[in-house]
Amino acid sequence: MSFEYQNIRLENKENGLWILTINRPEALNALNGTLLNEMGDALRQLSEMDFDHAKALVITGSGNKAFVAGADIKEMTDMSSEKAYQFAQKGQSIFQELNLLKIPVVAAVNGFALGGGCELALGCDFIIASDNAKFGLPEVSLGLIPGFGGTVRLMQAVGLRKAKELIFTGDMISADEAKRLGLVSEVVPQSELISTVEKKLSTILSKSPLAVASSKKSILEAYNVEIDNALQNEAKIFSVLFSSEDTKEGTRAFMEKRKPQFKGI
Ligand code: DAK
Repeated sequence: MSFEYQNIRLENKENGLWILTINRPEALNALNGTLLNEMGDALRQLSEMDFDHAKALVITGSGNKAFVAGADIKEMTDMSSEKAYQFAQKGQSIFQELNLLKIPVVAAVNGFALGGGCELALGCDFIIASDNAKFGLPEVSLGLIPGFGGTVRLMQAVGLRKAKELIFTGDMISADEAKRLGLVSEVVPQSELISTVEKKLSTILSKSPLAVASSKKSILEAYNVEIDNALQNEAKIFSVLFSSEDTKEGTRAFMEKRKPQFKGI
C-alpha cells in the first residue's frame, strides 16, 4: 500500500513498516510549503491507523546526496513577517503530528541534514546516518534562526555549549562527529542504511507495541512540559527576524550564489 503525493512518497514496506521519503532531489529535498502540507497529511494518515497497520515509520531523503538541505530558501526569500509566522505554524504542526505518532519514528539520514532537515531528524525518536551525512544548523548564515525546534532540540541532544557553538557558527559536522556528540545512534555505509534501520526496528517491533508506545508517551510528556513554551518563543523570534534587512540579504545572497553583506539591521 502507498500514498501518492507530489513531493513525498509514503510506502508500506511490509508488516506495518512505513517509509516516508522526501522527494525533491533537484533542490536537495528542501522543505517547501506544499511539501510540509503533504507531510502533515501523511503523518495524520499514519496517526489514524491501528498497530496492525502502522508499527513504525522511517523518514529518509530521495537520492544519495541529501536527507533534507533545510527549508526552501527560495520560498523564504522576501517572505513577510506574517507569512513567516504562518510558515512557522505549518512547520510546527508537522512536528506536532510527529509527536502524536505512537509508533517509533527513525530518521535515516542519507546526506545533508541542514537547517529544517536537521530539525526534522531531531524531531524523530532517534537517528541512524550514512557515513556521508552532514549535520548543521546554518540559519545564521542566512540571517535566520532555526525555527522548527532546533534551538531547543539540539541543545537537549548535545548540551548547551556545543549547541551554541554549532548554531552561532552554522558549521556542519560529519556523521562520525554527530555520533560522538550523541546526536546519532549509528553510522553505516549508505548502501546499508535502510537495512540497518530495519534491523534496529525489528528488535523494537519484537517488543510489546503498547509498552513501546507508552514509554514513548511518558518520555515525550516529561520533555514537552518544558519544550512547548520554548517552541512558541522560538517561532515568535523567528518571525520577527523576517522584517530585518539581514534576513532579506541572507536568503537573496544564497539564491544569487554570492556572499551576504550583513549590516545587523
Ligand atoms: N532551499 C532551496 N534550494 C536549495 C536548498 C534550500 N535549502 N539547498 C539546496 N538547494 C538547491 C540549490 O539552490 C541548487 O539548485 P540549482 O542552483 O541547481 O537550481 C540545488 O539545490 C543543488 O544545491 P547546490 O548546487 O548548492 O549543491 P552543493 O553540493 O554545491 O551544496 C549544500 C550543497 C547543501 C552545501 C548547499 O546547497 C547549501 O548550502 N544549501 C543550503 C543549506 C541551508 O542553508 N539550509 C538551511 C536553510 S534555512 C522555521 C522553520 C524552519 C526553518 C526556519 C524557520 N520556522 C518554523 C519558523 C529552517 C530554515 C532553514 O532550513
